[in-house]
Amino acid sequence: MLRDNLFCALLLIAVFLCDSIIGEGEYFKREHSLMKPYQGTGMVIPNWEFFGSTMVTQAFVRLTADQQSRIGGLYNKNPITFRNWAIQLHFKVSGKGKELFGDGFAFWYVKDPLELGPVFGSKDYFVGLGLFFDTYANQNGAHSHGHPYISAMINNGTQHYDHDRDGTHTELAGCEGKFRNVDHETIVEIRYENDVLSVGTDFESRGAFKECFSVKGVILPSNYYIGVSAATGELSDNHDVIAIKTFQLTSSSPSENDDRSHMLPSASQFAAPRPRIDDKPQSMSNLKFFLLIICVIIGIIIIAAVSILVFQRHQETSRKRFY
Ligand SMILES: [Ca+2]
Repeated sequence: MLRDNLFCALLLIAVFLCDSIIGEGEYFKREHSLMKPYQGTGMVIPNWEFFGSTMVTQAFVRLTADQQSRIGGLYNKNPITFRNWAIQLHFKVSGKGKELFGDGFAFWYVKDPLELGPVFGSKDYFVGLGLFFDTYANQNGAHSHGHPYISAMINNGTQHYDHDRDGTHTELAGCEGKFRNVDHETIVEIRYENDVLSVGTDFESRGAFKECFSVKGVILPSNYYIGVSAATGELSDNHDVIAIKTFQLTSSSPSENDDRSHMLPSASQFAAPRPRIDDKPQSMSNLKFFLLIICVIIGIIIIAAVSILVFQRHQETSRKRFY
């Protein structure tokens, strides 16, 4: 009996450890993670807060539907207290648009809990890290990349995210990624370890992450909040979050215990700046051109009709006068 109880206890401990420790030095943090089933009681997700157009279903959390002018967001209510972390974001971006769709979504690691705003649904002049999944190329001047484009920005609260330039003038690093309208789950891993920020993607369901970028010398204080937000404008897409898995990394450097509470986010390296070019006036779309032609034709017909009427009236008056 005692032996059976002991065996059960050991089994329970083993199950618990397997759940918490994923890889060596990687500890799964349930309080910073979002997994199915999402809801506790009513419209509440334990540890998470959501806002705007965000809708919680059985299979995903939809930040925006494939409809115009939607803004939605989701953030973890517990600040991340540990220095080194890895976060796996399982998401899906899909929609009816074949050539025109947007605008995209963002992952955040920021000083304050998310608030509604103009940068993919969250506020501008943020303090921390923004990782943008930009599906629509606003393109001010030629980029060297295509879209969808993933790019990171480190902000100390003074920088503006410029949609007209697709954020490329303030980007830390980035890569292209074909994550839209694919059948399988798309996953991104954001890793912050010993001041190195790296992003890896698995958009082909290979079960392994492909490096998007890795940048050294990135300072991000602890006690910041993670979140995800999305926005649609004239163009739209479904922006869905399926899971967020957060791991504490313990493979630490000797400076692990430095007090960073008074430091601001910074990076020692940025992407080469690109000069600002004033946008050319937008060329008219085919529909607008067609409508303009119709208006001109109608205008000519009205002017002609009025002229004929005036002319006839004038003729009649002259005839009357003549007789
Ligand atoms: Ca854009």
